[in-house]
Amino acid sequence: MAAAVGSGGGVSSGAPKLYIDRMSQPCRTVVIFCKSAGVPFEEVRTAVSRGDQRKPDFLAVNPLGKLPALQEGSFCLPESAAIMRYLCHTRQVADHWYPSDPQARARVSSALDWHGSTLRVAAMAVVWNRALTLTLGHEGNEAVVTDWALPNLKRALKAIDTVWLRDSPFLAGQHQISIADLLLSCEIEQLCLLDAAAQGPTMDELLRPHAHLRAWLVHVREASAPHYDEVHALLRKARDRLVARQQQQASKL
Ligand SMILES: N[C@@H](CCC(=O)N[C@@H](CS)C(=O)NCC(=O)O)C(=O)O
Repeated sequence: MAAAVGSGGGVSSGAPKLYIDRMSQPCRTVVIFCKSAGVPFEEVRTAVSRGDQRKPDFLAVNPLGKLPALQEGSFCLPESAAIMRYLCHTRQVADHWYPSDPQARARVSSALDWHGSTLRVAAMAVVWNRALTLTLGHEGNEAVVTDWALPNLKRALKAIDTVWLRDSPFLAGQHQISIADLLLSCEIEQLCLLDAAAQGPTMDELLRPHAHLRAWLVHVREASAPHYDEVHALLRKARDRLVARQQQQASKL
């Protein structure tokens, strides 16, 4: 029988297993966090492209069939933000990752929650319909992109620039990196796949109007170096392959 969500209570003393596909933005977030904060873990490569998330072995860890997932002894936990919060609570990590001050912590939580219903849904819909469908060889839903997802993505990027980064170099009033910075920046990095889409905008075009946001991405990358680039290497290779493929196809027309 598959495990219940967040099930189990037996915590082993070894490093937790993290089920990860580095093409996934919340998976990259958790890996960069662990590496940057010095949290030991075992990475179990799990490929969405092979459908590994629907196989019985993985469903026993996360019956929701989503990555990332943590397994520590008989304790299993889905959801990137919950995984990072759990690791902050149970490991010795620097306070800035998830501040102990109640108001600072609440602001970081607020950014994490905001992400799920705004940037995440809009960015995913644009990337899915304009870039990932190219890899699957079928057309995306352009009406969804133009009528809903792209305007919402632009609004979310503007809100990061003008609201979340209003008073500080990191999100939500922080002067050092937190888990929210990683979750949102990894979502934004996924937009590089749009560079392969014929319709535009490219990632650079989307970010160009937002100077604070662009500076913040540099801060996040520097604060989590060298892990940020190392963990994004697979995505950037996939972007280059997709752009090259689209250019080749366009030149044949
Ligand atoms: N809110 C979740 C999102 C998890 C999620 O959507 N994971 C995707 C990869 S980015 C997935 O597992 N997709 C496989 C599927 O839906 O079959 C988190 O932050 O962990």
